[in-house]
Amino acid sequence: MEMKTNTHRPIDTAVQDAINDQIQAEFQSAYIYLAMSAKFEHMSLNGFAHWLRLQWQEETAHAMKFYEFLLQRDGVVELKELERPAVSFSSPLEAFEQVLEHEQYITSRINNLYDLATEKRDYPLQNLLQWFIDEQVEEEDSARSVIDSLKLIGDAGPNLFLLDRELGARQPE
Ligand code: OFO
Repeated sequence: MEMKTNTHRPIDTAVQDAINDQIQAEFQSAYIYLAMSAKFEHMSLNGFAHWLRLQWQEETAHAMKFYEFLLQRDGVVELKELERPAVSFSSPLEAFEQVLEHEQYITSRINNLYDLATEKRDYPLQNLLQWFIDEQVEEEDSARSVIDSLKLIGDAGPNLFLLDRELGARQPE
């Protein structure tokens, strides 16, 4: 009797390319947040700097999740060039508005990747992306909550010092 097997097919090239692009996007996010962190250190807002440095670590971990996934699927990892991060802000509020905008851009990329995984019937990738979809809800929410606090307290003064202390207490995940 002939046995029917249902193994995973080799990874589709369009999916592989899209994952490699996403590895680049996650490392690029890490690079942007590290540059922002350095700028906050210069502004003597070490809590903001700490928060962004942890974000740099998280983004690196995101890139590595895609990297490991591609290798597990017997795909080819192709690391791409990173752009010089164009970090320019004149206040903490402006910086965190940029963080939120960047995360919204990453969310749209994850959604597009999910559409591709669905179109190509790549079930393992759909599964991995479920984690990223939830993560993006958190990422946008945490940027938004810093923006809300900054709007309440303003961009300077003793309350900014307190918020800086609060952000400085962020723990790695
Ligand atoms: Fe990787 O979530 Fe932010 O960019």
